Order: sequence, then C-alpha cells, then structure tokens
Amino acid sequence: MASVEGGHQMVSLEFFKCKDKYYQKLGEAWDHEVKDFVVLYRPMYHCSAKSGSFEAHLSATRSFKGWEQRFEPCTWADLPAEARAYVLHNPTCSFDPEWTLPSATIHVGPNLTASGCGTRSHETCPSAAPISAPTSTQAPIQTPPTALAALEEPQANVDTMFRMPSVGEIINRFDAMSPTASHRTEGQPSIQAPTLTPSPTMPPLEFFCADYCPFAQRVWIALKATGLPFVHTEVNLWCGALPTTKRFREVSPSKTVPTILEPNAEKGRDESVPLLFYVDASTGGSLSPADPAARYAMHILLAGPIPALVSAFYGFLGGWQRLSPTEVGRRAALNEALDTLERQLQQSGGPWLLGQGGMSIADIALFPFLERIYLGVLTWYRGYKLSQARHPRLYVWTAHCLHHEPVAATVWQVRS
Ligand SMILES: N[C@@H](CCC(=O)N[C@@H](CS)C(=O)NCC(=O)O)C(=O)O
Repeated sequence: MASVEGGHQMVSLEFFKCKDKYYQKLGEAWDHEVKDFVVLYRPMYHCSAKSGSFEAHLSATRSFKGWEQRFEPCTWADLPAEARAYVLHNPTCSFDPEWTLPSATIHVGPNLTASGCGTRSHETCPSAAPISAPTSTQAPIQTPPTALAALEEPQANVDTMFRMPSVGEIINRFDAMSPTASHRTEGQPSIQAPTLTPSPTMPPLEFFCADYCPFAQRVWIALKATGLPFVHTEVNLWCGALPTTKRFREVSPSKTVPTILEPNAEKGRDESVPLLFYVDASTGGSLSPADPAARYAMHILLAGPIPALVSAFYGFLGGWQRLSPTEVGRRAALNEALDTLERQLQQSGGPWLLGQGGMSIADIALFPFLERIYLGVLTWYRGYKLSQARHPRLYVWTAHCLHHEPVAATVWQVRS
C-alpha cells in the first residue's frame, strides 16, 4: 500500500506475468510523442536484443492497451527466485497532493481528458476540458443526463462504457441534490432537513479513532457530514503505556475504534454502524432518507451487501478459508460482492447508492472499503485491481464520494 515518506510517495511494487516471463511495473509516464500515458516497466530477467523486435534493455514503456492485453497481474509469492533477484525496491515518484490519484492514472476515455489528448488522467476528475469551451477538434462535452445515460447502457467498448464524471457534472449533481433544487423528481428519495442544527456551543463529544481503521473512518465521515462538535483523539491501540490508549481502554466497552464518548459519560459507544445512526439521530437525520422505500433499501444494504463486501474484502486480503478454500474462490467472492453493489448503483441511477437524494448511511458504511481497494491495498497484497470495465458505476461512485467534502476530509492524504 502506498505510504508517504520524506515528501515522496512510496509506490507499491507491482508484478506482472507475460508468456512465462515476469515484469515489474515501475509507474506510468506521459509520452509526448504518443500523446497519452504509457506504462513504464522493467523485465525481471536479463533481456538481450531480439532481432527485428527490440534492443537489449533494462526498462521499457508500452501503451496501456498493449499492457492490459498481454500482462497478467501476479504477486510477490508468484515470482520465482530468478525474477525476485531483479526487483527494484522502493521506486519513488514525486508526490503532488493536488492530484487525487498521484501515482496511477485512470482511464477516462478519448476526448474527456483535461488536455483533450490521450485516454487517461492523473486526476479523479480531469480538470480543464469540461470547463473550457470545446474546440473544433474536441468532441463536445456530454451534458450530465447524456453522460449518465451512457453508463446505463453497458457497451462492449470500455472506452465509452467507463468515464469519470467531470467537475462540471459533479457540480451539477450537487446542485441537483440541494434541498432548494426545483427540478427534484417526484418519488425520488429526498433527504430530510436537519431538525437539530448542531451549535458550536454544544459540548463536544470525544471521538477515538485510529487512522488506518475503515470502521472508524465511517464515523469520522458522519461527524464531518453532520457537523456534530467533536474532539478527535487518535489512539495507538497497541501501546498500552500511552495515556490516551489507557483512557481509551477504560471507556471503550470492547476496546475497539471507533468509540464515541459523550461529555461527562463514563462509558462510550463503539460499534460503527449503530454509531452512524446515533450521530445521524443526534443531528436531525440528514443521513437517512425520509422516503420509506429508500430507508428500507438502506437497511437492506446495511444488512446484506455491505457486510458481505466487508467480509469478502478481509477474507480475500487475509486468505480466509471460511470465505472460500481457494484464492480463486475468494477473488470471485469479492467480485460478486462488488457486482451486487454495482447493480444497486445501476438500479438507483446514482450518484449515491440510493440515488439522487444525497449521501446516506449506506454510502458512508461502504466508502472506507472502496477507498482502500481504490488505493491498491488488494493490489499490493493480492494483485487485485478494481476493474473499471466490470464495475464502472462503483468507480464513478468512489470518485463522487472523494469529491464530497465530509468524505474528502477523511481520506488517506489527510490520514497519513
Ligand atoms: N465491528 C466493529 C469493528 C471495529 C474494529 O474491528 N476496529 C479495529 C480497528 S480496524 C480495532 O479497534 N481493533 C482493536 C482490537 O481488536 O483489539 C465496528 O464496526 O465498529
């Protein structure tokens, strides 16, 4: 997994196999001649010249298309000893926090990048093209309904099937979600106006968090989204000698994060999903849809598909036999859990799990796990990548969440 050290981002080591030979992906680079991003990689063997094909080389570049067609991801465990001898440890790239996706690019489709060139971008939402007037050589920017309709009809061509929402679209979607929006469609789940506005004079509760914990991140997002005043206490769970850890252990019934401690209370509350409801109810219920059908759908997601994804995530990561006795089976279980959520987004029409009504408890409960998949935790340990082709709506949903302020306030760039 990526981590930040000394102003540089340590890029995860990624390995691939092609025709019984092994390769290490070093990064992704803009090619000024080709006018697109290319993959930078190195053979993990002594690579001599081949007549009519290539010179002897230590590293090479290849188009994403050629790369994805020929190279299969694999893990460190798959590498034979000869290949391991060629691994380049700790390749680094300079870290620019302005880029949402600093080390890897994403596929955004032709004519939808910021420059109008190429097919990929380092930004979750390509910044320039959707805002600047299209030139005669650029395809016109799709209006949001057309862009969303394109996602409704899966096509064989991944280029047209998947694309990230542009900044303009996201802003339009936020406008559409605003309680004052006049064009809200009847029957769509709407978000209740908060009946209790937290005031800065309310005594803050104490939120015990650990930066790596996805369950704690859920509650953190809810606190940010509702504006409930809180004091953030970062806990080192394993160092009992620290005063914060001691205090945390005294107040947390199961000694797990997240834990919320009300002012003057002796014991805290420490189960993340009930805590999401607790925070929501304390602030007027803006994270639960008022519409009974949407509320029912939210509870169904929280009872089945979201815990299933959490189990599949940890089961695949940890090689749990109870998820499936084989790696292939565990990978399939993860993909199936993601398929269920992809279908939910297809049914609701997005941008949120329950549709246009706004971020709900279901989105919050799911996001920390998708963020970790998106960041490459499973790529690092298991050679797994979220497939833009198989889960295009989940990809867009993750990007949409990343651009929502209460979520953005908790992401890894903030936590690191
Ligand atoms: N079911 C709990 C899980 C919380 C949890 O497992 N937190 C982990 C950190 S990610 C923890 O505190 N572990 C400490 C321990 O088990 O001793 C929830 O959803 O709140």
